[in-house]
Amino acid sequence: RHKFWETQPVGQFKDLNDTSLPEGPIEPPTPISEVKQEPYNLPNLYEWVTCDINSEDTCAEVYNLLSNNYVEDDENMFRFNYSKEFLRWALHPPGYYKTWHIGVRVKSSKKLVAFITGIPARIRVRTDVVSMAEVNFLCVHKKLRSKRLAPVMIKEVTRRVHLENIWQAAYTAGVVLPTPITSCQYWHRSLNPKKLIDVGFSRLGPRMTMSRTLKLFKLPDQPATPGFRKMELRDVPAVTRLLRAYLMQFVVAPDLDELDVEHWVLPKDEVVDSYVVESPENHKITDFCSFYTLPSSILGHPTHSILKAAYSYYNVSTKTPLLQLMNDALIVAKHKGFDVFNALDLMHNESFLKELKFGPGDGKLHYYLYNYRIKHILRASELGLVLL
Ligand code: MYA
Ligand code: JJ1
Repeated sequence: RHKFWETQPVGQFKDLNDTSLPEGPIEPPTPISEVKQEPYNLPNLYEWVTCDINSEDTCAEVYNLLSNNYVEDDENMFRFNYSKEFLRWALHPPGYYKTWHIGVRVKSSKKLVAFITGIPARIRVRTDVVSMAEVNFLCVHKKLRSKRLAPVMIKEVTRRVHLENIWQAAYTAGVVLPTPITSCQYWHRSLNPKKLIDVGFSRLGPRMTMSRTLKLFKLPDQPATPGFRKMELRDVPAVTRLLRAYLMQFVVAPDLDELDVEHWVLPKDEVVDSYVVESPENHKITDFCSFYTLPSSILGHPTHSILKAAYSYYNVSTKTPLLQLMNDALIVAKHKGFDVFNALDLMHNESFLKELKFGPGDGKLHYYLYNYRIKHILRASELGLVLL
């Protein structure tokens, strides 16, 4: 069934009911001197390259590869269109390794035809904080599919991660592989229902007219929460404290310090938006919410080419009800011109999805760990990790 994945240190389907297997690393680390020193072999026409995303030209090549060949929905109507600025942000967190940004080129033409990346992260699993790689942006050009290039790319990123003495990884996929630690459902909140219906992202509900639909999804002009404002650099310590305390309750979550929060949460135009609630009385930060910008190309539509989507990221409420905080997030997202606000059913998101008129999508997102066994599959609400 899974000729490649059966050979890898990941939870296997046949072991799902075996409660005797311990939680934790599946294989022990080996001395770095025993890690293969040369890259894996590629088919002869291709060569490995390390991609410097800071180079405008390389970044444009990666952007073009992904915008034409990356993830689509099941009916091939939409394709993720990560921006160059987003890719730079996603690949340059504190402590990143440039050797983990891996491309494959055609030797003769130098055309970039495949890509995979890792970034370092500390991920807590129950009480165990583990150094991991987060692997993302695996992409093989459409014309080179089904040639078993993906397993070679995964082995090569694994090798380069091992060379940094890191032995575990976290990743997500829309497809089921051996074996998910949990599976999340995508939910969608219409902000611009007319466009969503025009492009086939959503449909007019039964017994609904366009004008009833517009009214149903209408939002106030301004956030309701006093003290709701854009996050600033000076908020990093308070946001880090809020986030660290909040993430403690989940079984799997990132272990973030102030440097991580500055990188991952501080607002960046057209990439990530974050808002705090500053108490008007004592100026303490009591809550915050955030979302990232990930547009999708609309494939083959005569008038619309881009769907502007916001994705719920990390949200913490200690005073403002989460429902109200997220309604304010919807209001500012609408104000910024997003067409839809997407969220997964992880963390505490289930508490607001239905009430705020999100509807379930047709996509799922499965979460995986490499070389780390979890004894029981988690509920989505036990997961505190959002990958981009
Ligand atoms: S998820 C996003 C993945 N990208 C896309 O979906 C974009 C569009 N699709 C493509 O570009 C290709 O279809 C890809 C596969 C490249 C996905 N994750 O080369 P093949 C297995 C893992 O003939 P292709 C993301 O970026 C498949 O089950 N494995 O297939 C996270 C089969 O193995 P097996 C996948 O279609 C990535 C084998 O590949 C995925 O030409 C995390 C077939 O290879 C997938 N999404 O190319 C990667 N899709 O026979 C793992 C298919 O066993 C990281 N396959 O079933 C693991 C941790 C590594 C670091 C460890 C450090 C310690
Ligand atoms: O966006 C997604 N689905 C949309 C569009 C469906 C188009 C036809 N297939 C969807 N729309 C319905 C919205 C509606 C709004 C009003 C309320 C009711 C609902 O369902 C899906 C997620 O649902 N997206 C995808 O399929 C994209 C791929 C997801 C897997 C991503 C893997 C990424 C891995 C990265 O590491």
